[in-house]
Amino acid sequence: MLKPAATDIDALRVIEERLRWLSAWTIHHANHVRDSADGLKVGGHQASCASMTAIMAALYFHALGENDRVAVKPHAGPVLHAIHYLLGSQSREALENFRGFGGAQSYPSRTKDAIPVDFSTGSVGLGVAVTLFASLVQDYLTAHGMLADADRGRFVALIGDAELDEGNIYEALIEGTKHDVRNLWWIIDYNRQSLDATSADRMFERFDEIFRSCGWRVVELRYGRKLQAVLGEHPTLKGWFEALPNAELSALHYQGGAAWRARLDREFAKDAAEFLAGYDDDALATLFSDLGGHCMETLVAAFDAAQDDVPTVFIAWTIKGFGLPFAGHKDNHAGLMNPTQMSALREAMGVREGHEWEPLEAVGDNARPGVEALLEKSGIAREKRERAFGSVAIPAIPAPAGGEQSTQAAFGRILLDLAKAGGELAERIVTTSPDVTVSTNLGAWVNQRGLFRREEMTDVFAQAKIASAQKWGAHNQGQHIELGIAENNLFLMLAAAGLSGDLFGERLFPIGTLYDPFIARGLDALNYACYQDARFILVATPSGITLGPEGGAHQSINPPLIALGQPGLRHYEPAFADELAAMMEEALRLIDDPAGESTYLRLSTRNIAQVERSGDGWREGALAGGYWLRPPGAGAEAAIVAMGAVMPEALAAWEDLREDIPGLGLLAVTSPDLLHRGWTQAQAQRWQGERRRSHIEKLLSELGPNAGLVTIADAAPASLSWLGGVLGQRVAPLGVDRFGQTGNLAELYTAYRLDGAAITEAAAEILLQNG
Ligand SMILES: Cc1ncc(C[n+]2csc(CCOP(=O)(O)OP(=O)(O)O)c2C)c(N)n1
Ligand SMILES: [Mg+2]
Repeated sequence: MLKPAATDIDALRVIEERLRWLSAWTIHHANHVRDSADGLKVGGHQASCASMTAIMAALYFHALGENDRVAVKPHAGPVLHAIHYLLGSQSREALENFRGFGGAQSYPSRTKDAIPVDFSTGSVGLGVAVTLFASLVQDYLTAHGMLADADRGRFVALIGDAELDEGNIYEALIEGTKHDVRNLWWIIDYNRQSLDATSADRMFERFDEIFRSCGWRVVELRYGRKLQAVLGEHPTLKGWFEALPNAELSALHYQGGAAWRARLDREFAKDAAEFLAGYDDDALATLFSDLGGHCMETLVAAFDAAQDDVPTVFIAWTIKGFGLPFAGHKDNHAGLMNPTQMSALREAMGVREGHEWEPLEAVGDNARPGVEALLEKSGIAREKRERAFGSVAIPAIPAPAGGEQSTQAAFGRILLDLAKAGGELAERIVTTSPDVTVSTNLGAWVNQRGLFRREEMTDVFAQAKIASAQKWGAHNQGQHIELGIAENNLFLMLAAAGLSGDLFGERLFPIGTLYDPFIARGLDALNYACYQDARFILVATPSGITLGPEGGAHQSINPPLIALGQPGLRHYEPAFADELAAMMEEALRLIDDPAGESTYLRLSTRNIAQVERSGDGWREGALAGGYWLRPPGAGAEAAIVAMGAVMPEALAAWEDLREDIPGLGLLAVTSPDLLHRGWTQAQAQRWQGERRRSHIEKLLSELGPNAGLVTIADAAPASLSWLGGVLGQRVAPLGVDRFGQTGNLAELYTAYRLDGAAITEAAAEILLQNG
């Protein structure tokens, strides 16, 4: 690490001004200069950017090394773009098109921005926590011999103080403490303002305690050098300043020097006179604005002093909108400078009209060499890293043997077989679960592969020879990361591990398990994992009212609908073990394929008789979303369309009805998600000149034009009822649209109309309509 010479501090200050100007100008340009096609406000956050420009200048142009990765506070995105613009890795065109179609994104985006973005942010709290899991993945890779020490880095989160209200941060903090996580810097932009207001004073200093009790080093950067020195000489003034409530402090920052003077005069009367005489109004405002997060020496010294691997939180005091006319104003979050204010800022910053986009505009001849040297030697990655795919061969995954099986048990068996067989894929699988490892059938895999811990932990029960099916040694070669019960952490862990190819150049195959209903608990983290194009397999089991005696809200209803609306995540719902084996092979392949995606496998604990197959003609259809388990006769009037665990009811009903309904077919749907996507894509392509029919159109056109469909799934009926829209066939949808309850399977299937009788009634309904 190069220690900065004294002149570097000056150069960093110049860079800070450049970032403050360029971020404000980029937002201003999008709102006030660029032609508006629709007359809508474009938006952007000038105040949130100005709050962090010093922190980001010190970080990016002094502290960061080439292996370090950063999650940037979402609304400071324009500062990140400005940094890359100064480095020459962001184009003026992209900035001119900020928040426009194809332009620089509002919030940093891994997939959509042209600059290297380490983590996509936007939903506050998630970017913070994902850095912790990325650090854990780094330790995992190192322990497994996949990452050299020289390639290790630090994970930095730039955090808005109101982000600290997001509970997922503390869930991550707790998990990180359990895993002795390290190499983290969380830098809080402590401007004491959120979107709506100034922050509540009652949390003041509590954050320190929370972090300290989790073993973090807390570095508070409250004052800049000058203010620190002045307050050091005036203890009474210091006491008064420190007792100012957030709202009053912000108001004074907004009102400026005259208000500080009047206020001090009122508080201290003649005792303040001598002090006040030493400052004009501007100097007074400047003095009280010298908070730690705006003072380059303070920031640089703090970063330099935290070079070990202890996780560190920096609480950097700042002013929201620092240096802008609405600094400190409680309503400044989405505030935009008007053209007059912007011109005044331009002049104050020495930027010539017409030269607003010049990277080093207003940098004087004396300062220029220092600034250029800093830009030159910056260690941060300028180019997007090439994504590495296709590095690992995926072997064929055979179906587990057994006449009766549940898909959940088959999942456990498949992983056990992979663990025993070994090979590169098995070495690169990492499993994780929020305290449901055993109950989602991962236990046998963990017995083989062990829990991951950097420090070995003995299995006390095994040592004491107490009988247990789970023999879980924990060591640094373990391949299961056991999490506490926090589903957000599961998805953040999957996001981090699913980005390991991108972040570290080493592909992992992450498989996470949880109960299907609890997907909802971590939905936003799942959405962000997909948005970043992290690749993983999510195994959700048990699911549906098929869970029987567990009852109530343990019985998931709507996850297939969630999956239907979730980009980047493919839903598969197998009925049989051989389908599951094919899907797991496909899901593993998709992880390592540039055009791939993540996969959600919705499984069940229901033991069902496996079907006899002749050949593997079903396989392609099963992977495409559905296949005829019982093909329809030509011009058939009806078909049963079934998904997952209710397949035995569908098969039995098909046997019962096939004599009465000639040509009756049974369509096994394995992915409503894929069928729907294929359908809409084919429609779009037909208008682009490509004559193509989708898989579901082909399947359903084997029926007669007026055929009816009885759809059935242990899920919300809308998961399949839309199939009627494909060719205009009528639908009688069966499924679950009320909360579940306890009971045995027969009772529940009858009560919720998932049984043979319901299928018969539904078939009669559509056939009567036909007549
Ligand atoms: C999960 C989530 N909820 C709400 C928002 C809308 N939002 C964006 S910024 C913000 C306030 C952020 O305040 P702070 O973190 O202190 O950042 P500052 O702008 O003050 O630096 C809110 C509520 C969001 N982006 N994400
Ligand atoms: Mg804030």
